[in-house]
Amino acid sequence: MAGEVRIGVIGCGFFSRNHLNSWNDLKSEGAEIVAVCDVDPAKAKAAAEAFAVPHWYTDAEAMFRERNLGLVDIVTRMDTHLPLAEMAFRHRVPAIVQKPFAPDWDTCVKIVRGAEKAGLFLAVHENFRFQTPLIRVKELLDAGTIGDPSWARISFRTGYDVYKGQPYFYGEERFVILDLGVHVIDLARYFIGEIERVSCETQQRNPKVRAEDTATMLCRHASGAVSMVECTYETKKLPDPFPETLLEIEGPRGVIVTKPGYRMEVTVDGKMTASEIEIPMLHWAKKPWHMIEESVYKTCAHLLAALKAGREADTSGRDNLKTYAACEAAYESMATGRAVKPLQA
Ligand code: NAD
Ligand code: 89Y
Repeated sequence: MAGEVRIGVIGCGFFSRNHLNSWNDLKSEGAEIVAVCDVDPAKAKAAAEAFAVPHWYTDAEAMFRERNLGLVDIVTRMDTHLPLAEMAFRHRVPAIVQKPFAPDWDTCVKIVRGAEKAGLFLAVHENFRFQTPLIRVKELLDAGTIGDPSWARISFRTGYDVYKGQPYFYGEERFVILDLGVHVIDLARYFIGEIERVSCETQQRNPKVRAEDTATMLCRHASGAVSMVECTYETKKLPDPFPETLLEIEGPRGVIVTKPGYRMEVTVDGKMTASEIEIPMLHWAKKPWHMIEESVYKTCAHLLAALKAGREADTSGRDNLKTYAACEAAYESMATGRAVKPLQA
């Protein structure tokens, strides 16, 4: 029903157009953006005009006070997630925060505890699980096509100029594990199950960034499976597969492989089948981002449906703590040279 969930979007920067387009496309599912907010008035006003949003704000507190929101979508960077989520909970508004959840573990736990105390819905916008090719991988695994996974490589390697759209990457104190590691580690958990220990080596290969731009992580899963989980912004390989996550998952009956150009090869009982995965092109999408953009739409659709049904989202705050804990373990492993068990909340 139109207008069933009154949404306020906070943060009108680089990535927000994907959220604003998605919520507008979800009108028939009850989503209605009633206000946008950015501390930069030019960005807030421009977003309101471009997406036909009736109200814009530079002060989130005023938006909460005046707009009777049913959901806030926080699309700011991680350093602002705690104060904005706490503001939402004070106003009794369910919240979504973009990844990475927060700058450190204690802050993530604080946000989750705040939602629990208020009895409110909290989700992290973790969208890689909702990418069309990776949905297909999950369907194959759930159908038992290759049997229980025993080994995997999950890899996001690119040299695409991400700094152009996201120049704040240069100054991050903890960079690629919190930016991309959260996605690929989340996929490792999603496909193979919970992670028991992590070993990690990081590198800073681009002299212009402050922190690690490459991470190579080795995970032992509770099932006994092992995964290599990698991410870098510094590969010079052409063709550049950005923004594809490439993976191989091996099981007792066969192997699932995703290849550049949205191709998939599935070997089962000695027979390999290759296929091309069609990525829907949304009316507002632009290549090469279209696959990510479509996953944002699917993530928003999932989160809206969960909120309306009164159930926890698949990427709830509680669920994302497990992903974040494995990322913290990766940093600790790098610092200590040891395999590290992820923290538990
Ligand atoms: P950005 O810096 O371009 O935009 C953030 C905006 O938030 C800015 O316009 C800033 O003025 C505004 N802002 C900051 N504090 C505010 C406050 N208190 N109230 C209102 N507005 C405030 O950043 P971005 O690239 O759009 O990234 C935003 C988030 O999205 C980050 O957490 C990033 O990691 C994430 N992101 C996710 C994906 C994905 O695929 N899931 C891709 C890119 C970015
Ligand atoms: O920041 C990254 C993310 O989360 O997904 C894609 C991205 O924007 C650039 O690699």
